[in-house]
Amino acid sequence: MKAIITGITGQDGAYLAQLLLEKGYIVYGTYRRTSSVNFWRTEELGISGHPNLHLVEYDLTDLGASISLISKVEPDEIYNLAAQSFVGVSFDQPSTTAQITGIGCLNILEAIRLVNPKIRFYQASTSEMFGKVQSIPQIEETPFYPRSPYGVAKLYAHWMTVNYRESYGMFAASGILFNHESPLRGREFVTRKITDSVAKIKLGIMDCLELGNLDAKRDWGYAKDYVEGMWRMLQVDEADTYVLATNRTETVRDFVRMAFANAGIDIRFHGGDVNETATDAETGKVVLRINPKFHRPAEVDLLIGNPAKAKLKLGWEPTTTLERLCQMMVDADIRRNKSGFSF
Ligand code: NDP
Ligand code: GDR
Repeated sequence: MKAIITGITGQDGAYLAQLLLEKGYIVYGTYRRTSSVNFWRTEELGISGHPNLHLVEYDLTDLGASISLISKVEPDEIYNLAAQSFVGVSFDQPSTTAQITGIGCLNILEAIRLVNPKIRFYQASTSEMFGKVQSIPQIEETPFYPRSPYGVAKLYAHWMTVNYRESYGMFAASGILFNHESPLRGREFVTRKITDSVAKIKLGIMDCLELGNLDAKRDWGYAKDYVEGMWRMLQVDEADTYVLATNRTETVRDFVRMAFANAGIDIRFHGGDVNETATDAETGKVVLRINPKFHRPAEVDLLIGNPAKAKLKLGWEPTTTLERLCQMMVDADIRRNKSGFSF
């Protein structure tokens, strides 16, 4: 089997490549041209240089490049993971986000239709499409109400995926994945920002962590579990839409407490809103304060997904608790910070 993964330099791209290589696939991982491309994730997983992993330069905003990539590789499966994936940045760069995250998906669907409509396609859709949630927990039928340019762009890509499935009979699956994290998560996302900062505070490299909204609730799972679900979505008889989630939600504040505890630091929260702080219970030092620059123009307050359909149809279930995930991330960041690692 041959698969293309767009976004091999990202968290999910690296884990999915590892999974497919273990299954004996030949993997074409795409990255975009920059002055210095960074493959630290595939290196950390020990798959850089694997004989069945081919790295291909590609930008998904280019339809011609999409047609040419698919014509050359002749894949059985394509996983579209590339995106401008940071919600916060999408408010500052809405057009770029629409081009990459929305139209990028259309370019691949159109290229598949033109080159070989039998190729199986996976679109990385997101719980951000539920935004201002219309029911709790969220399932495949919950109405969408995106709250950011990123959410809107992903919703466009999701409906295009469904539309190509229904219009052309293409095998186009959409995975509505809730937040999933790991030691390979980018440091701009809140969980990794927290675990990396906690590690630095523990080691005396940093004094205080600055965050935005501590009340936001998220359904956080482990990325390695979720890439397994992506693969399963392309192995069934018919393409469909599936929610992958853990059915548990916690606040950002809860995750902060958990991460400090995992590093052996007991903290106390004080005050509220923009004046909220947390101190080290032993030393009294302020280790967390609010910086309003991390607040978003519109927030997604609460996400919690029910993955019952994925369990029934794909036999998929999350295997990793939030406690275990947080411990894994804190341990990795303490180890990395000790050795001077900086990604
Ligand atoms: P990352 O941000 O870690 O990775 C995104 C990837 O997209 C990177 O490899 C990035 O390359 C690449 N990319 C960005 N712009 C372009 C472009 N113009 N052309 C080609 N490649 C590009 O995201 P994750 O791995 O966390 O997520 C994977 C996908 O799943 C994304 O589409 C995301 O929106 C979606 N998703 C993620 C969830 C999560 O919780 N992680 C939940 C639901 C959906 P570069 O390294 O050069 O920036
Ligand atoms: P999210 O993830 O927006 O859910 O999108 P992120 O980790 O960025 O934010 C989660 C929540 O934490 C709050 N928050 C902060 N967030 C960041 N990044 N930095 C901070 O300092 C901070 N303080 C508080 C946010 O306001 C938010 O409520 C992720 C991405 O991976 C998307 O690509 C994916 O589609 C969704 O998850 C599901």
